Amino acid sequence: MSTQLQAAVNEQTADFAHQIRRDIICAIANAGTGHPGGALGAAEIFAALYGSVMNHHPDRPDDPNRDRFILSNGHICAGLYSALARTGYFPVEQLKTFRKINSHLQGHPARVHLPQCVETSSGPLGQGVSVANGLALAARLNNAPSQIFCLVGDGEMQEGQIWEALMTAAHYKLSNVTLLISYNGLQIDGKIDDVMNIDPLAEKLQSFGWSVADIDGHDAAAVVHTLQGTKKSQDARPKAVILRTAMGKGVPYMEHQAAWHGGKLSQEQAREALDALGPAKQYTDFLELEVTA
Ligand SMILES: Cc1ncc(C[n+]2csc(CCOP(=O)(O)OP(=O)(O)O)c2C)c(N)n1
Repeated sequence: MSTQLQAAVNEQTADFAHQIRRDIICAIANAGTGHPGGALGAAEIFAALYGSVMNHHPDRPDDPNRDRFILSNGHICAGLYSALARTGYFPVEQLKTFRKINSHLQGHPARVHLPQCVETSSGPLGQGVSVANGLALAARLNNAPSQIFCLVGDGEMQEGQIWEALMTAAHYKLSNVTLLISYNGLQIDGKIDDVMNIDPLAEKLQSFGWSVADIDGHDAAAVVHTLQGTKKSQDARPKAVILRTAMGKGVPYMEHQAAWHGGKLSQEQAREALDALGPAKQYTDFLELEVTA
């Protein structure tokens, strides 16, 4: 990719992340409740994956060669739904139905509702890496070039099943798996360090047989560059990327506050958040008008 094109991709990723943040606020305010903190922190990850890194086609979900994404920390699905809508998997209008009765956009992703773009239902933490391993083995058996990306939270890394799956991926040399860890230092009950320390995370992952990168999760260019790199890498090991993120990124009253892991969002709070984020840049931002108390 030329330097000029790469710069355009990086800028587009940053703009996409900005819109994802605006959509998260609108969707959660419309619903009255949700999980804004982790979702806002993962906006660059969703933007990079769906905007440029992944080989995916909304009009051809059955393509056996496409890449796959598993949102293991399903509670932050407001961000995923925005990325899916903005790339054409369903109408953006549907974001207004987030968490409503009979909506396809439930508070945790349900494959039964979105079979064209949700690989597996999630919500119970700790299961995503195991699913990613299964998809990676299947791709290998089918000689498919698919790359499997799996996002987890840092609090989620406390789940035992994750570590079994880490061993499995290394044992079977699943080089087509990339694990993305949104490391914001917080979880539902407070600081990771106070609840159950997961560090030294990079060293633990390396000792389990994974290659590890550790980057700023809000530097769109770094996120794109690193994920492009894991796709192209000839390393036989599975790849882990620790992304340093901020809970509530972009909304000052939410940033670094575990209380914003999940909860209610009033109309006033939503307006304040949208003002702080700044106006839409890339997409039509009609959702703003739909915010209700
Ligand atoms: C197996 C399981 N245990 C507990 C929960 C409840 N729970 C939901 S989110 C969460 C905290 C996760 O922390 P983290 O992954 O850091 O997410 P963040 O707060 O950063 O969004 C917990 C304990 C769950 N969903 N699944």
